[in-house]
Order: sequence, then C-alpha cells, then structure tokens
Amino acid sequence: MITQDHTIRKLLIANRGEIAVRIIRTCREMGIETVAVYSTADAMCLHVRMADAAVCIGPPPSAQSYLNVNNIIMAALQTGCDAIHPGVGFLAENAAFARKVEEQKLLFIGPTPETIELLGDKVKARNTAKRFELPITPGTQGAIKDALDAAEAVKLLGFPLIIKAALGGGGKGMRIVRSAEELTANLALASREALANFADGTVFIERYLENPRHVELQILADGKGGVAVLGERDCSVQKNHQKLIEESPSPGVSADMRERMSKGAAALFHELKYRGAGTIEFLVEGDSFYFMEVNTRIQVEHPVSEFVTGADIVREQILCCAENRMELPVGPQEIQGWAMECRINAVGPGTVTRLDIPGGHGIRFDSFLYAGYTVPPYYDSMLGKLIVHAKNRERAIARMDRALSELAIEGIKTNKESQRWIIADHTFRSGTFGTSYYETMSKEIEDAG
Ligand code: MV4
Repeated sequence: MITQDHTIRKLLIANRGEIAVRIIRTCREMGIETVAVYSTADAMCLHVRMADAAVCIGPPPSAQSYLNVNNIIMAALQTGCDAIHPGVGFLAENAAFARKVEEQKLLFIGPTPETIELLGDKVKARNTAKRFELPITPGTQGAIKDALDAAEAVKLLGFPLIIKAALGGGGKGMRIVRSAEELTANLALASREALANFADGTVFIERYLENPRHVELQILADGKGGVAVLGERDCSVQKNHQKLIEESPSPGVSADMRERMSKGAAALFHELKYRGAGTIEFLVEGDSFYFMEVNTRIQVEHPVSEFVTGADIVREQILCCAENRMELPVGPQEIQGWAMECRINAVGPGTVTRLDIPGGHGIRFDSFLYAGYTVPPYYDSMLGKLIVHAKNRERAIARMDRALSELAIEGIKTNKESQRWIIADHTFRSGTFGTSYYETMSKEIEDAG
C-alpha cells in the first residue's frame, strides 16, 4: 500500500445542513479552506454562509444536486480543492463516487472504494465478521436464491425470520415473516424490491430478534492497521428506523461485553487496514451480542462519542485519510461520564420566527437553524441535535430535560415535546428498553407533542 502524505489545503463538503456546518467548524480550526455545495433550494442555508466559498450544483431534488456526482466533482476541481468530505447520507457510502473522486486525484475522506464495496454488501460483511470471531445473528451463510434455500433456512432457524437485502441497510428492504406462508409470499417481493432500490436482488435471511438493543461502536482507523475504539452508543430509541435518542455508554452493555465487542471489532478493522471513521453495529439481547453491519462513514450521532472521549472525530477522520495517522492512541479509549443526544426534527414546513439555543455546562447544540430560516420540503427533517454530557446517566437525563426546556423554536412544529416525554418516561429512565420501545409507546409519545 502507498502511504499517503496528503496534507489538505482546501476541502469540498458534498453535503448540507448540520453535518456540513459541523465539518466546516473543524476545518476552520485545522486551517483548511472549505467549499460548500448547495442546491437552488439551499441558497439561504447556513453552510453556504459559513464556508469560504460555495458552488450551486443543481435544482432542489437531491438526485440532481447532492447526488449529482459529476457536478460535485466539477465544483471541487474548479475551486482547486484537494479533498471531498461526503458527510452522512447522500454519497457517503457510494463506492462508485469514492472511486471517481480518486480518479480525479482528489482525496476522499472515507475508506477506500474497495472497503466501502466489501462492507456495503451485508452478506460479505457477515462472512468477514465471522472470520474475526465476532458472533453474527443466526442466519444464512449466503444469498437465498429460491424456495429450496428458504426451506433450508427455516429448518435451521425456525420463525420469526427477517429477510434483508444484501445491499440494503438502515432498515430499508427488510421484511419480517412469521410463517411458511408469509415467507413464500414475501421472498420474491423482497428480492424485487431490493433490485429496484439497490440494483441488486440478493437477499438473505436471519432469525428475527423481537426487541433487541441497537448498539454500535465508534471506530477510527489510520489506514495502516492502527485502530481506536471510542466506546459504544445505544441507538435503540428509533421510529421507523429513524434514530431519535442516542447515548453513550449503553445502559445494556457490561464491561465484559464491551471488551469482547471491542476486541473483535478492532481485529476486523485492523485486518482490513480500514481508513477513517466507521461504525460497527450490533444487536444485543441479554448477555449476547450479534454483529449486524458496518457503516463506512461518520454518523449523525458522533457527538455523544466525542463528549465521552474528548476526541474531535472529524479532525481525526481527516488526519486518518490525509496523513495515515491519528492523534488518538490505538486501542480502547477511556470513557468519561455519560452523553446523550436528542434529535430535533421538523414536523412540518415553515419559517423559524424565533430560536433560543440552550447553553451552560455540558451542552452542545449542533444545528443549521437560524431565526428567519425557511425549512425547505425536499430534504431530511432533522434540524439539529441537542447533546449533553454529565457525570452519570441520571445527571445526563436531568441536563437533557433542562436543555430541552431552554430550547425554543417558533414558527415551525418540531418533535421537542415528544423528546421531553420520552426522557421523562420511567421505562426510558430504567434503561431497559429495546428497539420496539418507540412503537410500544408511540400513542403516548405522539400525544405529547
Ligand atoms: C434485525 C433486527 C432483529 N433481528 N435483524 C434495523 C436496521 C438494520 N441495520 C437492521 N435492523 C434490525 N435488524 C434481526 N435479525 C432488528 C433490527 C432493528 C429494528 C427492527 C424493527 C424496528 C426497529 C428496529 C430498530 C433497530 C434495529
């Protein structure tokens, strides 16, 4: 492998919203100039104003702007950038994009296209994880091609089962089946849906766990085999596969489980000579954990890991990719206190008429909102994230409640009151919830706000 020594002077951010703002902030501290890109719907966006330069890349629909590979690469070349940071979503896990970026001698802030491709295929990722003695969810070794393969899976696993698309992820293209009839009825449908959404009809089957925790480890790796593990995040509070609250540590992970997860994860990322930030996802049920998938990007919820480790994950990510080094020591990082994040989502369109941002010790609000901003209807509903850090979970919850009470967003409807209901709920406070928590409580949560 060729070791890169690629100090960046100017970086294009192929994204919008709060993550673009987040990346610009670290770049400014590192002395890296930034170029924002924006659609015609986003001319008034905060990331456009904050960057050193901005290039319009197309009309409002993402397919013609934030997913427009040629326009984005052209913008980078024309403004003299050396690197592209894809942020989260959009092109962040697109191996073909990463490859085209490299072909233009631009540095992609992320893993190599080969690594993105390998880990983006869940069947390949499962078989890779198995080699490092990471327990994987009981399921089929390979793709399910026909009814015969499916019958084999039933014999091995019983019901309930979950059909997943090999190139899916984040809950897209999943189908839960509870009987042989349902399996037969859903197999072809799932495959056709996978083909339509991911251009590949490959599906596989796992035993379905009813109410596991969703736990993920934050990884940084230098591309030469050095791996830092920044503890875990619990992301079990989700609505339709949209995470709502994340925290670190996880209330359901013991020191022993953390060590076993970290060891296996570190071995996997070491062997792949992984480069940059990544997340390895597990399902946790009691004392057992099962590997699920790897996300080859920085994630929305990274600030909870920044609070408990003190690291700047965007800075480390840039160093890993540009210079094959990290400032963090290799190995498991020391974890301090407890961090929690509430995502603040718009519940409808409109113009923000007033914005009061919470402050004080242990509070961070990552957002692209400002008073006067009009939320366009084209993109993700997330407006920002409120993140708190305190000594322990109880104090973090008290701080989150206080911070949410200070946050005022007028002119548009948000999910703020729903978030307050959840953090006041005794099941949430007990720390014993799993991924079906939101759905079980949805009526009360939604009545609150
Ligand atoms: C599962 C599962 C239970 N059993 N797989 C969701 C996102 C994607 N990464 C995989 N996901 C899951 N896979 C098995 N074998 C539970 C989830 C899951 C989930 C399922 C239904 C409703 C909400 C969920 C939240 C997190 C994870």
